[in-house]
Amino acid sequence: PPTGNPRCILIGARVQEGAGRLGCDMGPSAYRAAGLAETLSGLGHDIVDAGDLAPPPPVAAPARAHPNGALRHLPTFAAWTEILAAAAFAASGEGLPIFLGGDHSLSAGTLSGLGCRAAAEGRPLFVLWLDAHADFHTLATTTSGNLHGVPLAYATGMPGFSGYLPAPPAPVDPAHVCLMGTRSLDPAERTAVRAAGVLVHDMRTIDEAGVVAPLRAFLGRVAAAGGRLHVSLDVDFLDPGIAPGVGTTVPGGATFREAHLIMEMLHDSGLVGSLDLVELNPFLDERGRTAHLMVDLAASLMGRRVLDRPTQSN
Ligand code: Z70
Ligand code: MN
Ligand code: MN
Ligand code: MN
Repeated sequence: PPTGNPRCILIGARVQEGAGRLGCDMGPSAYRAAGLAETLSGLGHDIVDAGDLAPPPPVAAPARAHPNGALRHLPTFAAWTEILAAAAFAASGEGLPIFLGGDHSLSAGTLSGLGCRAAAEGRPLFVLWLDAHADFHTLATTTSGNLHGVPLAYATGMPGFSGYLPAPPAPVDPAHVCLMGTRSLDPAERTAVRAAGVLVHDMRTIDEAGVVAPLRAFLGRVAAAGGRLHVSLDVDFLDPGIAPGVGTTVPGGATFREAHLIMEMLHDSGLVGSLDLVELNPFLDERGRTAHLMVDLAASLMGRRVLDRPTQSN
């Protein structure tokens, strides 16, 4: 069922506290400089740039200490999560929000708000997580203490967050989550994704099966359930050779062609209701090439194509 031509709402979130190094706060500016709004308008979309969300005020002292001493910026993460959940709930009622990160910790908030939107619509929320990592740590299991490693566990209602963050009111069913491109899992995450029943298409699966069959199967499930689909695109899903502007490069990432094909299939499915573009670190980029690539991928997701082709069911 094609979604027609939804209004796109660009929402910048200058979140950088979740990553191990500074610079992701410049992501929204880099997407604007790379022409995101103009590119999507050129495809015939109605684009609203809502600007950047007001960041939470600096937190003077930790609201409450956590026994995991590695954790960094937990109160700031909690504050951003509330801000982003409210923004995601509101914007998803008015169009197709594109969240311009910012590090991946922001998805704790976007998924929390989108879960509420899906519940209000009486539809299940599905999540396609395009990332080298699973981001499935809890506050207790992370050893790096970098909170961009926890958003998916938070959003799926895994234990270990209560007392530090409000529980997501409508957590995502872990069985409705599909990871693609995974190639760096910490031991605790490997155990946790298995136990939770998250679908993991790691890089070996992509090497063996390609992207088409696994993605088509997942999109078929979303369509059959009448679901709303959220796509969370981490720059490090892509191979560092084409996307150097990220703090956590992992060799062996998705190619230019694989990534574009995924975006084209997502467009053709008509199922995508929201998108995160996360982990871009413009300080580490080379003359904007990663920002430009992310903009081009967003364009493919929003309907840029070489040739029209007969309608095909995904
Ligand atoms: C590792 C950790 C991570 C993103 C890196 C890496 C987490 N599992 N997430 N880049 N987006 O530190 O917890
Ligand atoms: Mn990530
Ligand atoms: Mn990652
Ligand atoms: Mn189900």
